[in-house]
Amino acid sequence: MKSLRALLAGLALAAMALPATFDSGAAADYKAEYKLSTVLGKPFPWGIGGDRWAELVKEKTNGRINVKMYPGSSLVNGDQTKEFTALRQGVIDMAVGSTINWSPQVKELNLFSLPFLMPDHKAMDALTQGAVGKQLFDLLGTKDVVPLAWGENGFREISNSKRAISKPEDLKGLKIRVVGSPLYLDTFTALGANPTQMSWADAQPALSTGAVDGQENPLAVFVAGKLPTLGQKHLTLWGYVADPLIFVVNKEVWASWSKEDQEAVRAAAVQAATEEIAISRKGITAGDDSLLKDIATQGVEVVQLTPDQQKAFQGATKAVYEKWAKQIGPDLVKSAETSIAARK
Ligand code: X2X
Repeated sequence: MKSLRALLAGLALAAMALPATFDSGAAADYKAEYKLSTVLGKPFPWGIGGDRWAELVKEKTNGRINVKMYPGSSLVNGDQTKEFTALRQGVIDMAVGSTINWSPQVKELNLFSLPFLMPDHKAMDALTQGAVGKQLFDLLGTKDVVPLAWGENGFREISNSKRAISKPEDLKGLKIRVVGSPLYLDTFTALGANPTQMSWADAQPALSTGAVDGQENPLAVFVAGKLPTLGQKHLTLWGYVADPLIFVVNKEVWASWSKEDQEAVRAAAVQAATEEIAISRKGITAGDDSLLKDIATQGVEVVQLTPDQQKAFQGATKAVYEKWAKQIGPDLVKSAETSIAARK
């Protein structure tokens, strides 16, 4: 009798202990630190966004998930085109990555690099926040990552040290540093330039020594990267492509977290991404052009293409668009064009 009572008491205790074990027990498999990869750190909007995500995760999980940001693609020795593979393999736990840098592995992400597909920020939003964004997230979900939110690097404007660019012929013979997707080699070759592919880490010394004449990056990167001090005195606003950022977590890491913590990480990503997009667009719109003014005071000659001038660049890259639309997937490209045409 006595032993039965003891047994029952023991069982009751065990039952009481169980839910508690489930609540906090997950933390037992949690890593002491989760590595978050970005190409750019602070004070670039991208780095501010990554840092903010880490901060919000800590806050919303009451410190159960501790994220440390590794900017400069340092987890892949600066080679940003290897980031997605490292993420899949679990060498990287989380990332805020550019569609350009992941497009060598996920060809559909080249969509955003189709020259002159997106005329404005609303077009970009129509893609990332609509059916296309969902389709791309579903696709990424089959590739060992859990995508959570879209951020933004931005519209990539062209700069160089040699001359003002207002028509395709002005690009002739200019050595332009481009990022990791072969689409960029095609685009700049079609424009008569001499493109060369290199990482962001290598781009800065190449610009400063004059090994290359120019580059293309969003205005926030142009300013935070102090490109005018690297000889980049001619800037043309042509809005030919824009790269969104994607907040993701490695799938196994995601599965190791409790439901509650997963939702906290997701909410943190959505909030950090919303804030990051606002920062990346600051000062470059008609209503607030403070960043453009700031650039002009740094001795940079800024050319804003007229719609007709822009059409000349669009015409010169049309064959590249058509070639790559096939590789990306005609249905996806069609759906993107339809979403953009219907944007509000
Ligand atoms: O390398 C670049 O140009 C950058 C920083 O914009 C990207 O990572 C796509």
